[in-house]
Amino acid sequence: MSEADNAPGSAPAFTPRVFSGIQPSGGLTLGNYLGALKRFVEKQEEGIESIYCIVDLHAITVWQEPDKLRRATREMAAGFIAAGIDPERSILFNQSQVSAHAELAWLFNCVVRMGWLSRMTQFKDKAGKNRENASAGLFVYPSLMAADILAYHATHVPVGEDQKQHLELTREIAGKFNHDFGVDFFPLTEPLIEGTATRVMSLRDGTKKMSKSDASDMSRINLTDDADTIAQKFRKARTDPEPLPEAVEGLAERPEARNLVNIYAALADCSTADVLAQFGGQGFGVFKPALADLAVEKLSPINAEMQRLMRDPDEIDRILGRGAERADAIARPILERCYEIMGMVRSRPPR
Ligand code: AQP
Repeated sequence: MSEADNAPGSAPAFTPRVFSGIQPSGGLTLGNYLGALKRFVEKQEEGIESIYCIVDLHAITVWQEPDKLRRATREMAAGFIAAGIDPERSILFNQSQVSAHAELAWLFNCVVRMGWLSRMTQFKDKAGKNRENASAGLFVYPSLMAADILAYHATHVPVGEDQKQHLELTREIAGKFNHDFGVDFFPLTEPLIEGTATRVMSLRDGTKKMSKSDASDMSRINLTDDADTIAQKFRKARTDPEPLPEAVEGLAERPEARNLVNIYAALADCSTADVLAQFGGQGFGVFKPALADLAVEKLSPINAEMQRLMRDPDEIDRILGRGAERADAIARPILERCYEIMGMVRSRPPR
């Protein structure tokens, strides 16, 4: 009964439903793959209803060249499918095709407090020193993210570590809405931040997140990189001169080494300790080529499938359009109920 607005005090029962999104603000990185995509596929395989969204409205909070945005959106859809998202079993679409996201975001802009938004570290990081010149959209980004999730009454959101603060804000918005209107209408969504690669770091700086919009292409592995490029990027990845430690504690003060070991563990589906049991005591001259081989083995089939899918952009658009229709069928009634709860007259005949 996920669409019910329970009376306050009664125990709300929300059907388990997963939602998550990725911005088409560039190509998919290994960070997006390990921190998000790979785990989206796991959720799908667990049989939980899953909704995955290419969040183009989020991407335009910073400047996007229209042609590049269109291409990145299709490429990302190809990446989702190539990584294992089945658009029949899961719902896959781009955000701007379901207007409930933008509408609910406006309602949430009137619920969220300026002080809450001001605390968001992602805004501070992305706006940098030139805050006056940042788009207003970048500031209210978390309202839109809350709308993405709550328009589906999603109960679980698999994300990387960097999104934890936004998920907490989503819970605060849901809680304030429920409290202000005396309902238990929105669930308090749980973030799912799991695995050894919840924060994949830059290959050039182990203290910075690997990011698709980093100026240096050498800082990241792109899912579209060929085998030689992957090998070269790992070979040139910044490390220290020490051999790998035998125990996990030995990685504590070594961010670059820790990052590469975590990436290996996530790709091999094993623990950091397992990786060190195999490579502890060995230098990067041995470990980096082994890591490159593993990455090529796991990523090459995805890359090849993405390229195949990208040869038929009409088919990708058809998949996204169909996904948007299915998403709209869930989100629209939730949004309508939300308008009613807030006191809006809704008398237009249904389209
Ligand atoms: N380095 C990362 N390690 C683990 N998870 C990551 N994610 C992103 N980078 C890493 C996860 O991928 C999902 C989609 O993220 P996003 O594209 O919506 O935005 P982002 O987190 O801001 O990613 P980028 O690559 O840094 O994009 P830009 O450069 O455009 O800002 C999220 O679940 C995120 O946690």
